[in-house]
Amino acid sequence: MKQIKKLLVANRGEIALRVLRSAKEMGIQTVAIYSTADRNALHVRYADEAVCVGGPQSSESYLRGDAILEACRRLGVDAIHPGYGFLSENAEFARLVTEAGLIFVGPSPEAMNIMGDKLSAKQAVKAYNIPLVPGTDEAISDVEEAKRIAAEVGFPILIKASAGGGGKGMRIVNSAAEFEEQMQLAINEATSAFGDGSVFIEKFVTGPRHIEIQVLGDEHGNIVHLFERECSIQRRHQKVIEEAPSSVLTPELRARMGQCAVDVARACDYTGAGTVEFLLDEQRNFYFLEMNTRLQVEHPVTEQITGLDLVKEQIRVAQGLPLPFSQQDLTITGHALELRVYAEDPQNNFLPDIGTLTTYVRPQGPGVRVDDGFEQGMDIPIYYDPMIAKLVTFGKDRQEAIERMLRAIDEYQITGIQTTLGFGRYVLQHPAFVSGDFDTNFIRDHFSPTAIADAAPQGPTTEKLAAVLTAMLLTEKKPAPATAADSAASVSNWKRNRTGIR
Ligand code: MV4
Repeated sequence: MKQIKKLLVANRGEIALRVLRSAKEMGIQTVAIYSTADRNALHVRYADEAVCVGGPQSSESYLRGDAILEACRRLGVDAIHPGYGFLSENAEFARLVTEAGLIFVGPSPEAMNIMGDKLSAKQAVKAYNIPLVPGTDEAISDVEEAKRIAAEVGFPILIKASAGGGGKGMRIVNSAAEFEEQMQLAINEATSAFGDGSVFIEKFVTGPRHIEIQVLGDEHGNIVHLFERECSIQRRHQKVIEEAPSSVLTPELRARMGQCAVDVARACDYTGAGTVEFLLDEQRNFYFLEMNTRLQVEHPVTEQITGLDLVKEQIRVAQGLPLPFSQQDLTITGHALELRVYAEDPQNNFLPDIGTLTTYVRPQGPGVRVDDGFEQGMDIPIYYDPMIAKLVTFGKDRQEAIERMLRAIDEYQITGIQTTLGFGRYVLQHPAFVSGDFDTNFIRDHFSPTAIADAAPQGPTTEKLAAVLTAMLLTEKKPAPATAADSAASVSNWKRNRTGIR
Protein backbone atom coordinates (compact mmCIF):
# COMPACT_ATOMS: atom_id res chain seq x y z
CA MET A 1 0.00 0.00 0.00
CA LYS A 2 1.05 3.57 -0.75
CA GLN A 3 0.37 5.67 2.34
CA ILE A 4 -0.97 9.14 1.56
CA LYS A 5 0.67 11.67 3.89
CA LYS A 6 -0.38 14.93 2.30
CA LEU A 7 -3.53 15.43 0.23
CA LEU A 8 -4.32 18.42 -1.97
CA VAL A 9 -8.00 19.10 -2.58
CA ALA A 10 -8.37 20.55 -6.08
CA ASN A 11 -11.74 22.15 -5.42
CA ARG A 12 -13.59 24.80 -3.42
CA GLY A 13 -16.74 25.33 -1.38
CA GLU A 14 -18.65 22.66 0.46
CA ILE A 15 -17.03 19.69 -1.27
CA ALA A 16 -13.50 20.92 -0.54
CA LEU A 17 -14.42 21.23 3.13
CA ARG A 18 -16.15 17.83 3.06
CA VAL A 19 -13.04 16.11 1.68
CA LEU A 20 -10.68 17.99 4.04
CA ARG A 21 -12.68 16.78 7.04
CA SER A 22 -12.32 13.10 6.15
CA ALA A 23 -8.61 13.52 5.39
CA LYS A 24 -8.15 15.15 8.78
CA GLU A 25 -9.90 12.28 10.55
CA MET A 26 -7.51 9.91 8.78
CA GLY A 27 -4.47 11.82 10.05
CA ILE A 28 -3.57 13.06 6.55
CA GLN A 29 -2.00 16.52 6.15
CA THR A 30 -4.14 18.77 3.93
CA VAL A 31 -3.57 21.42 1.29
CA ALA A 32 -6.29 23.70 -0.12
CA ILE A 33 -6.12 25.63 -3.37
CA TYR A 34 -8.01 28.84 -3.92
CA SER A 35 -8.67 31.64 -6.37
CA THR A 36 -8.29 35.30 -5.45
CA ALA A 37 -12.11 35.42 -5.08
CA ASP A 38 -11.94 32.70 -2.41
CA ARG A 39 -9.16 34.16 -0.21
CA ASN A 40 -11.35 34.12 2.90
CA ALA A 41 -13.23 30.93 2.11
CA LEU A 42 -13.74 28.29 4.81
CA HIS A 43 -11.85 25.56 2.94
CA VAL A 44 -8.77 27.81 2.85
CA ARG A 45 -8.90 28.31 6.62
CA TYR A 46 -9.63 24.65 7.31
CA ALA A 47 -6.66 23.14 5.48
CA ASP A 48 -3.20 22.90 7.03
CA GLU A 49 -1.78 24.81 4.07
CA ALA A 50 -3.32 26.77 1.21
CA VAL A 51 -2.05 27.89 -2.18
CA CYS A 52 -3.50 30.60 -4.40
CA VAL A 53 -3.60 29.20 -7.94
CA GLY A 54 -4.92 32.24 -9.81
CA GLY A 55 -7.73 34.63 -10.60
CA PRO A 56 -11.46 34.36 -9.92
CA GLN A 57 -12.48 32.70 -13.20
CA SER A 58 -12.33 28.91 -12.90
CA SER A 59 -10.23 28.78 -16.07
CA GLU A 60 -7.62 30.94 -14.30
CA SER A 61 -7.56 28.90 -11.08
CA TYR A 62 -9.51 25.71 -10.28
CA LEU A 63 -9.05 24.41 -13.82
CA ARG A 64 -5.31 25.18 -13.95
CA GLY A 65 -3.89 21.65 -13.84
CA ASP A 66 -0.35 22.98 -14.34
CA ALA A 67 -0.55 25.41 -11.40
CA ILE A 68 -2.07 22.68 -9.21
CA LEU A 69 0.70 20.20 -10.03
CA GLU A 70 3.31 22.92 -9.39
CA ALA A 71 1.78 23.51 -5.93
CA CYS A 72 1.99 19.75 -5.26
CA ARG A 73 5.71 19.71 -6.12
CA ARG A 74 6.42 22.73 -3.96
CA LEU A 75 4.55 21.45 -0.89
CA GLY A 76 5.46 17.76 -1.10
CA VAL A 77 1.89 16.64 -1.77
CA ASP A 78 1.47 12.95 -2.62
CA ALA A 79 -2.21 12.77 -3.64
CA ILE A 80 -4.94 14.91 -5.22
CA HIS A 81 -8.68 14.69 -4.54
CA PRO A 82 -10.56 16.47 -7.33
CA GLY A 83 -14.02 16.70 -5.69
CA TYR A 84 -16.79 17.12 -8.30
CA GLY A 85 -16.91 19.48 -11.28
CA PHE A 86 -13.70 21.30 -12.31
CA LEU A 87 -11.00 18.70 -13.14
CA SER A 88 -12.78 15.72 -11.56
CA GLU A 89 -13.69 13.99 -14.84
CA ASN A 90 -10.73 15.18 -16.88
CA ALA A 91 -8.87 12.02 -17.91
CA GLU A 92 -5.90 14.02 -19.22
CA PHE A 93 -5.46 15.68 -15.81
CA ALA A 94 -5.72 12.31 -14.02
CA ARG A 95 -2.99 10.99 -16.34
CA LEU A 96 -0.71 13.99 -15.65
CA VAL A 97 -1.22 13.52 -11.91
CA THR A 98 -0.19 9.87 -12.12
CA GLU A 99 2.76 10.67 -14.40
CA ALA A 100 3.97 13.20 -11.83
CA GLY A 101 4.18 10.28 -9.38
CA LEU A 102 1.11 11.37 -7.42
CA ILE A 103 -2.05 9.46 -6.50
CA PHE A 104 -5.24 10.63 -8.20
CA VAL A 105 -8.10 9.88 -5.79
CA GLY A 106 -10.47 8.61 -8.45
CA PRO A 107 -10.70 6.10 -11.28
CA SER A 108 -8.05 5.43 -13.92
CA PRO A 109 -7.83 7.78 -16.92
CA GLU A 110 -8.87 4.80 -19.08
CA ALA A 111 -12.11 4.29 -17.15
CA MET A 112 -12.80 8.04 -17.33
CA ASN A 113 -12.25 8.03 -21.09
CA ILE A 114 -14.52 5.03 -21.69
CA MET A 115 -17.39 6.42 -19.60
CA GLY A 116 -16.85 10.04 -20.67
CA ASP A 117 -18.02 9.08 -24.15
CA LYS A 118 -21.60 7.74 -24.15
CA LEU A 119 -21.12 5.54 -27.21
CA SER A 120 -17.90 3.98 -25.98
CA ALA A 121 -19.69 3.37 -22.66
CA LYS A 122 -22.43 1.48 -24.52
CA GLN A 123 -19.78 -0.53 -26.40
CA ALA A 124 -17.95 -1.33 -23.16
CA VAL A 125 -21.04 -2.76 -21.45
CA LYS A 126 -22.09 -4.79 -24.51
CA ALA A 127 -20.40 -7.95 -23.23
CA TYR A 128 -22.58 -7.77 -20.11
CA ASN A 129 -26.32 -8.11 -20.00
CA ILE A 130 -27.09 -4.43 -19.39
CA PRO A 131 -30.46 -3.08 -20.58
CA LEU A 132 -30.04 -0.06 -22.88
CA VAL A 133 -32.74 2.27 -24.22
CA PRO A 134 -33.72 1.01 -27.71
CA GLY A 135 -31.86 2.94 -30.41
CA THR A 136 -28.41 3.00 -32.01
CA ASP A 137 -25.18 2.07 -30.27
CA GLU A 138 -22.91 3.61 -32.87
CA ALA A 139 -22.46 7.15 -34.16
CA ILE A 140 -24.94 7.96 -36.94
CA SER A 141 -23.21 8.26 -40.28
CA ASP A 142 -26.06 7.38 -42.64
CA VAL A 143 -29.21 9.52 -42.32
CA GLU A 144 -31.45 7.01 -44.12
CA GLU A 145 -30.30 4.16 -41.89
CA ALA A 146 -30.87 6.39 -38.83
CA LYS A 147 -34.38 7.28 -40.03
CA ARG A 148 -35.18 3.60 -40.45
CA ILE A 149 -34.06 2.84 -36.90
CA ALA A 150 -35.99 5.84 -35.56
CA ALA A 151 -39.17 4.57 -37.26
CA GLU A 152 -38.48 1.12 -35.84
CA VAL A 153 -38.15 2.25 -32.21
CA GLY A 154 -40.98 4.75 -32.72
CA PHE A 155 -41.25 8.52 -32.26
CA PRO A 156 -40.63 10.59 -30.24
CA ILE A 157 -36.92 9.84 -30.20
CA LEU A 158 -33.96 11.65 -28.68
CA ILE A 159 -30.78 12.52 -30.51
CA LYS A 160 -27.91 12.64 -28.04
CA ALA A 161 -24.31 13.77 -28.40
CA SER A 162 -21.87 11.00 -27.56
CA ALA A 163 -19.57 13.53 -25.88
CA GLY A 164 -22.52 15.09 -24.00
CA GLY A 165 -24.06 13.91 -20.76
CA GLY A 166 -26.06 15.34 -17.91
CA GLY A 167 -28.63 16.55 -20.41
CA LYS A 168 -26.18 18.48 -22.58
CA GLY A 169 -26.55 18.03 -26.33
CA MET A 170 -29.98 16.37 -26.36
CA ARG A 171 -32.72 16.95 -28.96
CA ILE A 172 -36.25 15.57 -29.11
CA VAL A 173 -37.56 14.57 -32.53
CA ASN A 174 -41.31 14.07 -32.73
CA SER A 175 -41.73 12.79 -36.28
CA ALA A 176 -39.84 11.45 -39.29
CA ALA A 177 -40.52 14.75 -41.10
CA GLU A 178 -38.28 16.74 -38.78
CA PHE A 179 -35.66 14.04 -38.33
CA GLU A 180 -33.07 15.12 -40.88
CA GLU A 181 -33.10 18.79 -39.89
CA GLN A 182 -32.86 18.00 -36.15
CA MET A 183 -30.03 15.57 -36.74
CA GLN A 184 -27.99 18.16 -38.64
CA LEU A 185 -28.60 20.69 -35.85
CA ALA A 186 -27.56 18.12 -33.25
CA ILE A 187 -24.35 17.32 -35.14
CA ASN A 188 -23.48 21.01 -35.54
CA GLU A 189 -24.19 21.67 -31.87
CA ALA A 190 -22.12 18.71 -30.70
CA THR A 191 -19.24 19.71 -32.96
CA SER A 192 -19.05 23.25 -31.61
CA ALA A 193 -19.77 22.33 -27.97
CA PHE A 194 -17.58 19.23 -27.62
CA GLY A 195 -15.37 19.17 -30.70
CA ASP A 196 -16.98 15.83 -31.54
CA GLY A 197 -20.04 15.58 -33.78
CA SER A 198 -20.87 11.97 -32.95
CA VAL A 199 -24.57 11.58 -32.19
CA PHE A 200 -26.84 8.60 -31.58
CA ILE A 201 -30.55 7.87 -31.23
CA GLU A 202 -32.57 6.64 -28.29
CA LYS A 203 -36.27 6.10 -27.88
CA PHE A 204 -37.56 9.01 -25.78
CA VAL A 205 -38.75 7.60 -22.48
CA THR A 206 -41.55 9.91 -21.34
CA GLY A 207 -42.04 10.47 -17.65
CA PRO A 208 -39.02 8.49 -16.44
CA ARG A 209 -37.60 8.42 -12.94
CA HIS A 210 -33.89 9.06 -12.48
CA ILE A 211 -32.36 6.33 -10.34
CA GLU A 212 -28.61 6.14 -9.86
CA ILE A 213 -26.55 3.50 -8.11
CA GLN A 214 -23.44 4.29 -6.09
CA VAL A 215 -20.57 1.88 -6.74
CA LEU A 216 -17.18 1.42 -5.14
CA GLY A 217 -14.30 -0.56 -6.61
CA ASP A 218 -10.81 -1.36 -5.39
CA GLU A 219 -7.55 -2.23 -7.20
CA HIS A 220 -8.03 -5.92 -6.41
CA GLY A 221 -11.10 -6.46 -8.59
CA ASN A 222 -13.69 -6.08 -5.83
CA ILE A 223 -16.72 -3.98 -6.75
CA VAL A 224 -19.81 -3.38 -4.60
CA HIS A 225 -22.87 -1.17 -4.95
CA LEU A 226 -24.14 1.04 -2.15
CA PHE A 227 -27.77 1.01 -3.28
CA GLU A 228 -29.62 3.76 -5.12
CA ARG A 229 -30.36 7.44 -4.95
CA GLU A 230 -33.50 8.82 -6.52
CA CYS A 231 -32.87 12.17 -8.23
CA SER A 232 -36.06 12.67 -10.22
CA ILE A 233 -36.82 16.11 -8.78
CA GLN A 234 -34.79 18.27 -11.16
CA ARG A 235 -35.12 21.66 -12.78
CA ARG A 236 -33.39 22.09 -16.14
CA HIS A 237 -31.01 19.21 -15.35
CA GLN A 238 -30.17 20.77 -12.00
CA LYS A 239 -31.05 18.40 -9.18
CA VAL A 240 -33.21 19.89 -6.44
CA ILE A 241 -33.98 17.00 -4.08
CA GLU A 242 -32.30 13.61 -3.86
CA GLU A 243 -33.17 10.71 -1.61
CA ALA A 244 -32.06 7.26 -0.62
CA PRO A 245 -33.52 4.76 -0.86
CA SER A 246 -36.00 5.36 -3.71
CA SER A 247 -39.62 4.90 -2.70
CA VAL A 248 -40.35 2.87 -5.87
CA LEU A 249 -37.70 0.13 -5.85
CA THR A 250 -38.58 -3.29 -4.50
CA PRO A 251 -35.75 -5.31 -2.93
CA GLU A 252 -35.72 -7.51 -6.07
CA LEU A 253 -35.46 -4.56 -8.49
CA ARG A 254 -32.83 -2.94 -6.25
CA ALA A 255 -30.73 -6.12 -6.36
CA ARG A 256 -31.05 -6.39 -10.16
CA MET A 257 -30.16 -2.74 -10.77
CA GLY A 258 -27.33 -3.00 -8.25
CA GLN A 259 -25.89 -6.01 -10.07
CA CYS A 260 -26.13 -4.16 -13.41
CA ALA A 261 -24.32 -1.17 -11.89
CA VAL A 262 -21.54 -3.45 -10.64
CA ASP A 263 -21.28 -4.96 -14.14
CA VAL A 264 -21.05 -1.49 -15.73
CA ALA A 265 -18.20 -0.69 -13.33
CA ARG A 266 -16.59 -4.05 -14.10
CA ALA A 267 -16.78 -3.28 -17.84
CA CYS A 268 -14.25 -0.46 -17.38
CA ASP A 269 -12.27 -1.97 -14.45
CA TYR A 270 -13.58 0.82 -12.28
CA THR A 271 -11.74 1.81 -9.11
CA GLY A 272 -12.92 4.28 -6.49
CA ALA A 273 -16.40 5.80 -6.09
CA GLY A 274 -18.62 6.11 -9.16
CA THR A 275 -22.28 6.42 -10.05
CA VAL A 276 -24.23 4.46 -12.63
CA GLU A 277 -27.27 6.36 -13.92
CA PHE A 278 -30.47 4.60 -14.98
CA LEU A 279 -33.85 5.67 -16.29
CA LEU A 280 -36.84 3.83 -14.85
CA ASP A 281 -39.94 3.91 -17.05
CA GLU A 282 -43.57 3.75 -15.96
CA GLN A 283 -43.58 -0.05 -16.23
CA ARG A 284 -40.48 -0.08 -14.02
CA ASN A 285 -38.17 -1.22 -16.79
CA PHE A 286 -34.73 0.22 -16.22
CA TYR A 287 -32.12 1.32 -18.75
CA PHE A 288 -28.45 2.21 -18.30
CA LEU A 289 -27.81 5.82 -19.37
CA GLU A 290 -24.31 6.85 -18.34
CA MET A 291 -21.70 6.52 -15.62
CA ASN A 292 -20.36 9.47 -13.65
CA THR A 293 -16.73 8.87 -12.75
CA ARG A 294 -16.57 11.12 -9.70
CA LEU A 295 -17.90 11.59 -6.18
CA GLN A 296 -21.32 13.15 -6.70
CA VAL A 297 -22.87 16.17 -5.02
CA GLU A 298 -25.60 13.97 -3.56
CA HIS A 299 -23.28 11.32 -2.03
CA PRO A 300 -24.31 12.26 1.58
CA VAL A 301 -27.70 10.53 1.31
CA THR A 302 -25.87 7.27 0.57
CA GLU A 303 -23.57 7.89 3.52
CA GLN A 304 -26.54 8.40 5.80
CA ILE A 305 -28.30 5.14 4.89
CA THR A 306 -25.15 2.97 4.75
CA GLY A 307 -23.19 4.46 7.65
CA LEU A 308 -20.11 4.78 5.41
CA ASP A 309 -17.83 7.74 4.78
CA LEU A 310 -17.43 7.68 1.00
CA VAL A 311 -14.45 10.02 0.97
CA LYS A 312 -12.58 7.78 3.41
CA GLU A 313 -13.39 4.77 1.24
CA GLN A 314 -12.12 6.66 -1.82
CA ILE A 315 -8.88 7.50 -0.06
CA ARG A 316 -8.42 3.95 1.22
CA VAL A 317 -8.85 2.35 -2.19
CA ALA A 318 -6.61 5.02 -3.77
CA GLN A 319 -3.91 3.85 -1.37
CA GLY A 320 -4.32 0.35 -2.78
CA LEU A 321 -6.24 -1.11 0.15
CA PRO A 322 -8.93 -3.70 -0.51
CA LEU A 323 -12.56 -2.82 0.27
CA PRO A 324 -13.14 -3.72 3.93
CA PHE A 325 -16.62 -5.16 3.22
CA SER A 326 -18.43 -7.30 0.68
CA GLN A 327 -21.91 -6.85 -0.79
CA GLN A 328 -23.54 -9.04 1.87
CA ASP A 329 -22.17 -6.79 4.62
CA LEU A 330 -24.05 -3.78 3.27
CA THR A 331 -27.59 -2.86 4.33
CA ILE A 332 -29.89 0.13 4.18
CA THR A 333 -30.84 1.73 7.49
CA GLY A 334 -33.47 4.47 7.52
CA HIS A 335 -34.11 7.11 4.90
CA ALA A 336 -32.19 10.24 3.85
CA LEU A 337 -33.14 13.36 1.89
CA GLU A 338 -30.96 16.09 0.45
CA LEU A 339 -32.21 19.53 -0.49
CA ARG A 340 -29.81 21.64 -2.50
CA VAL A 341 -29.98 25.23 -1.30
CA TYR A 342 -29.16 27.56 -4.17
CA ALA A 343 -28.60 31.31 -4.08
CA GLU A 344 -31.35 31.73 -6.67
CA ASP A 345 -34.66 33.53 -6.76
CA PRO A 346 -37.50 31.08 -7.46
CA GLN A 347 -39.90 34.04 -7.93
CA ASN A 348 -37.66 35.38 -10.67
CA ASN A 349 -37.10 32.35 -12.91
CA PHE A 350 -34.38 31.02 -10.57
CA LEU A 351 -31.90 33.73 -11.54
CA PRO A 352 -28.70 33.54 -9.47
CA ASP A 353 -28.97 35.95 -6.55
CA ILE A 354 -25.54 36.90 -5.35
CA GLY A 355 -24.72 39.14 -2.41
CA THR A 356 -23.78 39.01 1.25
CA LEU A 357 -25.08 36.44 3.72
CA THR A 358 -26.32 39.04 6.21
CA THR A 359 -27.89 36.35 8.36
CA TYR A 360 -26.74 32.75 8.15
CA VAL A 361 -27.88 30.38 10.89
CA ARG A 362 -27.83 26.64 10.18
CA PRO A 363 -30.51 24.23 11.35
CA GLN A 364 -29.44 21.72 13.97
CA GLY A 365 -30.83 18.82 15.94
CA PRO A 366 -31.51 15.12 15.42
CA GLY A 367 -31.08 13.78 11.91
CA VAL A 368 -29.82 17.03 10.37
CA ARG A 369 -26.56 17.44 8.44
CA VAL A 370 -25.53 20.61 6.62
CA ASP A 371 -22.68 20.48 4.11
CA ASP A 372 -21.74 24.03 3.19
CA GLY A 373 -18.79 26.36 2.75
CA PHE A 374 -20.06 29.70 3.99
CA GLU A 375 -20.48 31.66 7.19
CA GLN A 376 -22.55 34.69 8.17
CA GLY A 377 -21.12 37.87 6.69
CA MET A 378 -19.49 36.21 3.69
CA ASP A 379 -20.17 37.18 0.07
CA ILE A 380 -21.36 34.60 -2.43
CA PRO A 381 -18.95 34.94 -5.37
CA ILE A 382 -20.51 35.28 -8.81
CA TYR A 383 -17.90 33.11 -10.52
CA TYR A 384 -18.99 29.67 -9.38
CA ASP A 385 -21.94 27.38 -8.88
CA PRO A 386 -24.73 29.16 -6.94
CA MET A 387 -25.26 26.18 -4.58
CA ILE A 388 -24.66 27.46 -1.04
CA ALA A 389 -25.48 24.36 0.98
CA LYS A 390 -26.77 20.83 0.97
CA LEU A 391 -29.35 20.29 3.67
CA VAL A 392 -29.47 16.59 4.48
CA THR A 393 -31.92 14.93 6.84
CA PHE A 394 -32.08 11.36 8.05
CA GLY A 395 -34.88 9.50 9.73
CA LYS A 396 -36.03 5.99 10.58
CA ASP A 397 -38.29 6.13 7.52
CA ARG A 398 -39.18 8.48 4.65
CA GLN A 399 -41.88 10.24 6.64
CA GLU A 400 -39.52 11.12 9.47
CA ALA A 401 -36.89 12.32 6.99
CA ILE A 402 -39.51 14.60 5.37
CA GLU A 403 -40.71 15.92 8.74
CA ARG A 404 -37.14 16.66 9.76
CA MET A 405 -36.46 18.40 6.45
CA LEU A 406 -39.50 20.66 6.87
CA ARG A 407 -38.43 21.44 10.43
CA ALA A 408 -34.82 22.11 9.32
CA ILE A 409 -35.95 24.37 6.44
CA ASP A 410 -37.90 26.39 8.96
CA GLU A 411 -34.94 26.66 11.35
CA TYR A 412 -32.58 27.75 8.57
CA GLN A 413 -32.16 31.54 8.69
CA ILE A 414 -30.72 33.15 5.59
CA THR A 415 -31.03 36.83 4.75
CA GLY A 416 -29.22 39.05 2.28
CA ILE A 417 -29.87 36.75 -0.66
CA GLN A 418 -32.84 34.86 -2.09
CA THR A 419 -32.62 31.08 -1.75
CA THR A 420 -34.47 27.98 -2.92
CA LEU A 421 -35.38 26.98 0.68
CA GLY A 422 -39.03 27.99 0.26
CA PHE A 423 -39.13 26.18 -3.07
CA GLY A 424 -37.83 23.07 -1.29
CA ARG A 425 -40.57 23.36 1.31
CA TYR A 426 -43.15 23.60 -1.47
CA VAL A 427 -41.88 20.40 -3.12
CA LEU A 428 -41.59 18.49 0.17
CA GLN A 429 -45.20 19.31 1.08
CA HIS A 430 -46.60 18.47 -2.33
CA PRO A 431 -48.94 15.45 -2.31
CA ALA A 432 -47.14 13.99 -5.35
CA PHE A 433 -43.80 14.12 -3.54
CA VAL A 434 -45.18 12.93 -0.21
CA SER A 435 -46.91 9.96 -1.84
CA GLY A 436 -43.86 9.10 -3.97
CA ASP A 437 -45.91 9.42 -7.16
CA PHE A 438 -43.59 11.64 -9.23
CA ASP A 439 -41.16 11.54 -12.14
CA THR A 440 -38.60 13.85 -13.78
CA ASN A 441 -41.44 16.12 -14.97
CA PHE A 442 -42.46 17.00 -11.39
CA ILE A 443 -41.50 20.67 -11.59
CA ARG A 444 -42.98 21.18 -15.07
CA ASP A 445 -46.20 19.52 -13.92
CA HIS A 446 -46.56 20.95 -10.42
CA PHE A 447 -44.66 24.21 -10.05
CA SER A 448 -45.48 27.84 -10.71
CA PRO A 449 -43.80 30.86 -9.04
CA THR A 450 -46.93 31.64 -7.01
CA ALA A 451 -46.94 28.13 -5.57
CA ILE A 452 -44.13 28.94 -3.11
CA ALA A 453 -46.13 31.56 -1.23
CA ASP A 454 -48.94 29.04 -0.92
CA ALA A 455 -46.52 26.62 0.74
CA ALA A 456 -45.39 29.06 3.45
CA PRO A 457 -45.61 27.24 6.75
CA GLN A 458 -48.73 28.93 8.09
CA GLY A 459 -52.40 28.20 7.76
CA PRO A 460 -54.13 25.88 5.36
CA THR A 461 -51.09 24.36 3.62
CA THR A 462 -49.77 22.88 6.83
CA GLU A 463 -53.19 21.41 7.43
CA LYS A 464 -53.17 20.13 3.86
CA LEU A 465 -49.85 18.36 4.47
CA ALA A 466 -51.19 16.85 7.66
CA ALA A 467 -54.25 15.68 5.73
CA VAL A 468 -52.11 14.09 3.02
CA LEU A 469 -49.91 12.35 5.55
CA THR A 470 -52.94 11.17 7.50
CA ALA A 471 -54.53 9.86 4.30
CA MET A 472 -51.29 7.97 3.58
CA LEU A 473 -51.21 6.51 7.07
CA LEU A 474 -54.75 5.29 6.63
CA THR A 475 -54.05 3.66 3.26
CA GLU A 476 -50.73 2.11 4.21
CA LYS A 477 -50.65 -1.26 5.90
CA LYS A 478 -47.58 -0.63 7.99
CA PRO A 479 -48.20 0.98 11.37
CA ALA A 480 -46.98 4.56 11.27
CA PRO A 481 -46.28 6.97 14.10
CA ALA A 482 -48.93 9.60 14.83
CA THR A 483 -46.42 12.45 14.75
CA ALA A 484 -47.03 13.80 11.24
CA ALA A 485 -49.73 16.29 12.15
CA ASP A 486 -48.05 17.26 15.44
CA SER A 487 -44.76 17.94 13.72
CA ALA A 488 -46.34 19.97 10.92
CA ALA A 489 -48.18 22.05 13.52
CA SER A 490 -45.06 22.74 15.52
CA VAL A 491 -43.26 23.88 12.38
CA SER A 492 -45.87 26.55 11.82
CA ASN A 493 -45.80 27.66 15.48
CA TRP A 494 -42.04 28.17 15.33
CA LYS A 495 -42.39 30.16 12.16
CA ARG A 496 -45.14 32.35 13.59
CA ASN A 497 -42.88 33.42 16.44
CA ARG A 498 -40.39 34.96 14.04
CA THR A 499 -40.70 37.81 11.60
CA GLY A 500 -38.53 39.35 8.97
CA ILE A 501 -36.61 36.22 8.16
CA ARG A 502 -36.36 35.49 4.42
C1 MV4 B 1 -33.31 10.47 -21.58
C2 MV4 B 1 -34.63 10.83 -21.28
C3 MV4 B 1 -35.64 10.15 -21.91
N1 MV4 B 1 -35.35 9.17 -22.80
N2 MV4 B 1 -33.08 9.48 -22.47
C4 MV4 B 1 -31.17 13.90 -19.09
C5 MV4 B 1 -29.86 13.85 -18.40
C6 MV4 B 1 -29.09 12.77 -19.06
N3 MV4 B 1 -28.32 12.04 -18.12
C7 MV4 B 1 -30.11 11.93 -19.73
N4 MV4 B 1 -31.35 12.63 -19.66
C8 MV4 B 1 -32.46 12.08 -20.14
N5 MV4 B 1 -32.27 11.07 -21.02
C9 MV4 B 1 -34.09 8.86 -23.06
N6 MV4 B 1 -33.83 7.91 -23.95
C10 MV4 B 1 -34.85 11.85 -20.37
C11 MV4 B 1 -33.77 12.50 -19.81
C12 MV4 B 1 -34.11 13.55 -18.91
C13 MV4 B 1 -33.86 13.44 -17.55
C14 MV4 B 1 -33.21 12.35 -17.02
C15 MV4 B 1 -32.97 12.25 -15.69
C16 MV4 B 1 -33.41 13.27 -14.84
C17 MV4 B 1 -34.03 14.38 -15.34
C18 MV4 B 1 -34.26 14.48 -16.70
C19 MV4 B 1 -34.90 15.61 -17.19
C20 MV4 B 1 -35.11 15.71 -18.52
C21 MV4 B 1 -34.72 14.69 -19.39
